[in-house]
Amino acid sequence: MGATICEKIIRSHLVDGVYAPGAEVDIRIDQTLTQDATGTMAYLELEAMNVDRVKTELSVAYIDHNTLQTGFENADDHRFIQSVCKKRGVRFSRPGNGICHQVHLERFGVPGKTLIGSDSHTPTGGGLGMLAIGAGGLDVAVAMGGGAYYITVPEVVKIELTGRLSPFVSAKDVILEVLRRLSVKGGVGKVMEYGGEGVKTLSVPERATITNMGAELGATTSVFPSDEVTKAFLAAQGREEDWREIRPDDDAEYVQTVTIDLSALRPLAAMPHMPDNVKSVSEIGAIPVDQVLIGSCTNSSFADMMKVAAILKGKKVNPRVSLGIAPGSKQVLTMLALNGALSAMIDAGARILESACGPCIGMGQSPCTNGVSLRTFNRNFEGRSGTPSGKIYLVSPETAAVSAITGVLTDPTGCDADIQIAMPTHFLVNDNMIELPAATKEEADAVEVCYGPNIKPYPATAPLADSIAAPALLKVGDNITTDHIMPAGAKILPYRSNIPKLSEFCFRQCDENFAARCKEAGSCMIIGGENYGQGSSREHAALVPLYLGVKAVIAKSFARIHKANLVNAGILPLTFVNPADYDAVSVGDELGLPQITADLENGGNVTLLDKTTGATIALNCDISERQLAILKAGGLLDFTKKENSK
Ligand code: MIC
Ligand code: SF4
Repeated sequence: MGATICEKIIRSHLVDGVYAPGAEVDIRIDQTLTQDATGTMAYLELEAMNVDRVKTELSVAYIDHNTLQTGFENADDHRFIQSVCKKRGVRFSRPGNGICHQVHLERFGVPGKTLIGSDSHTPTGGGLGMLAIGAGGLDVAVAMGGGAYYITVPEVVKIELTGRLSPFVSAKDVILEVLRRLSVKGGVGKVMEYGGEGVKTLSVPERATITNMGAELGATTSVFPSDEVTKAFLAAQGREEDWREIRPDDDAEYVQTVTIDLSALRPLAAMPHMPDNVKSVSEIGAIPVDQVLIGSCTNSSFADMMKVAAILKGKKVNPRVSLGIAPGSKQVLTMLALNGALSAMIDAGARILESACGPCIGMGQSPCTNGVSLRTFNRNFEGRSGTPSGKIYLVSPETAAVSAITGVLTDPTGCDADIQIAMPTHFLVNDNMIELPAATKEEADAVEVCYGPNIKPYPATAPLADSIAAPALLKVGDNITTDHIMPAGAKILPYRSNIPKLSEFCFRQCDENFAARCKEAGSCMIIGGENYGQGSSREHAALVPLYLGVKAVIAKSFARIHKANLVNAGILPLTFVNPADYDAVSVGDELGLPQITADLENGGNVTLLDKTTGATIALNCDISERQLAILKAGGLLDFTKKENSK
């Protein structure tokens, strides 16, 4: 049987383990990326591991999330990251240089390489034929230190693309269609591999839009072949030497094939409040729109922006709409400024925003009360925009731009603008916002790491106890996101390096008093439904519960990155053997795991005692031996420190 792209890349990076779906293997990591909202913690962890110089081929730290700087906190964190990078061998992409995934695609991604990033949209690199995976900050820090990355060998799904997109239907509509069919849990444990004749018709940035939002499927990652189109893109970035062909064997086998006829697709939108709540734009109808935002790591490439400029040229933004546009990188913004596209946007009435995540992570531009906001972003979780009653629709740049003019949600296919944008043969390359690390040991030794007053220590950890007794303090439903567990936004993000302060906001949307009740109880457990912890890779959604004394999360099922983050933080991820038992546990019940260590050592069948009802409930802890050792050590940081000192 022939190999898939995923199998080829994993096999060529295998450090240990056997390639068999479901088995844990460790793979060598060639590249890492971090962003600032998860990066401060990741570099604190790297510092705690005493790594002199990173051991990857390339590591880059991006500043793109916390750029609002409403106080000293973010600027201090940026200095901290900058100083660690200089000292430890990491390239530093300064604020203003752009969104991590867009810049990494332009300047650093290499087909066939492995990349892990402390951001769930790291799979953007799959558009270039990389195996690019989102991970917790601690996993990224370990990889920077030269440690392997452990993954469960995924099942590989083929998405067969046929035909060609019609004008005004775009790559965003492709991934929205995949989400419509497979749902936000459809990709868990899987890699989505794109193939078929339709692939040739898509540019690298279009492929990257699709792999980027593949994160919303819960997939480990998504990947395209690396072909002549990839070669032309890299050549236009002045990096042709980075190209190599990557494609599956002709007889590669997949667990499932999903066929999408690109010619048959229509403009789609994900309705509030989930990325898989997808309908066609025409079916939803002409709802009045208050705000339109164009940008984010999903849709802010040069071609996306050029299409938007072509639609806006000579037109006026509807008076009821506030239109914000954030080009994805300095490269894109400069090219738009030089070719006049930027003035077409400004002239039409757009508000030009910094090349950063901005409103996508609730950093400004919250819509009005009950406001309808069309966004080219990838997540529309309730409250993420900063306005609890906001109604966020995820759409393509074409749908967004046309609707900004009409003032109502509009299918763009009737628009007469000329949006045939040719891929540039040369992008404007200027890496002057990427700072190189110290070149010599003397230079590195001279760098002092700058700690601001907002940087607080890693929460206290403890080795796994033989038995645990604690109340169930919270019970939540299905598809709980890490935005529920640890919200972001302008008011909260400044505290990403201050876990005690951050803890005040934990689960606030579900229960305002959760943090206070945890502190009072000392220790507790959380009960969750299906797909608990989907969305962002933020390890804060595990570190804050650790700080608050959460000993275990008992759920129907977990999202991949969050489950790994729980283990890394030393918190037990347990699942109900019989999902109906979820109904048997109530908030306030006194729970016990009377022989937890023994249960885990004997294969992971765990007994839960509900002392309040007297019921005994069967649980499962599906973790590897290495993860058990991590839990016993009190989390990955303690485990790694111990290993390093051997
Ligand atoms: C997001 O889109 O939710 C983020 C902000 O980029 C996160 C990372 C974070 O929480 O810092 C992600 O996707 O991993
Ligand atoms: Fe930034 Fe939004 Fe992309 Fe996350 S999804 S990396 S917040 S642009």
